[in-house]
Amino acid sequence: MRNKIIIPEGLYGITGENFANGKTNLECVEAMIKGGIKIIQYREKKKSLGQKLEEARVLREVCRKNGVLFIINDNIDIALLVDADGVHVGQDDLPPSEVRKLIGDDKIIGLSTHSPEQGKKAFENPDVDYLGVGPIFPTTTKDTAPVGLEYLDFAVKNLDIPFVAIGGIKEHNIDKIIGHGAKRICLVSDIVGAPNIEEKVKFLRSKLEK
Ligand code: 3NM
Repeated sequence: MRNKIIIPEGLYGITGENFANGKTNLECVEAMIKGGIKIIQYREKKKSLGQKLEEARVLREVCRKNGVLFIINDNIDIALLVDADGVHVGQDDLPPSEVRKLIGDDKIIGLSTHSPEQGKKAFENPDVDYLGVGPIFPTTTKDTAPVGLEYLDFAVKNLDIPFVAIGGIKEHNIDKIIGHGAKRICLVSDIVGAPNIEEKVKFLRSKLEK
C-alpha cells in the first residue's frame, strides 16, 4: 500500500560531507533540522559499513527526537539496523518489490528515476512510495547525465506520486523548478556547502513552502 507515511512537501535534505567544507554529517543534519527540513536522507558513499552504521545510528536519533523522517540511501541492512523510516534506492540496486520484502509494509521506499520510462514504471509499482526525478541540471555530486526540465514537466503532468526534483538545483535556479510545478526539491551541495546551513534552509523554504 502506497503512502502510509506522508512524504512532506518542501525541501528534502541529503547529507554530502564531501561538499560540506569541513562540517560533519551530524553538524549538517542538525543545522538542516534547525532550518526546518522535515525529511533527511543519509547518503554516504565513501565510508565503511561500520562507520556508516555508527553515523546513521546517531543521525537516526537526532531525526527521531525532532520529528524528522530519516531515510537511508542504498543500504537496506543499515536502514533495518537503525530502524530508519525508509530507504532510497537507485536503478541498479535491488528492485523495490524485493526491498519491500526485506523492510516490510510500514517503511518508505524511494526510487531514483532518470527518464519518463523509468518514472512511469516506478509510478505503476505499488511498492514505490516516492520518486527522485533528475538530475535536472548538471551536477558533480552524482555521476549521472542531466535530463533537463522535460522530465520534470513529464513528472508533474503524468506521475501522481510524490517526487523530489533533484540534481544541480541551487538558490539561483530553484525558482525555475518551483515554477515548473515541483512540490518537493532537493539541493545537496548548495545546502551542505553553505556557510550558514540553517539560514540557507530557511531562505529556500521561504520560496518553496508558501
Ligand atoms: N541523485 P546536487 S542527482 C544524489 O538524479 C543525487 O537521482 C540524483 O546533488 C538523481 O544538489 C543527485 O549537489 C545529486 O547537484 C544532487
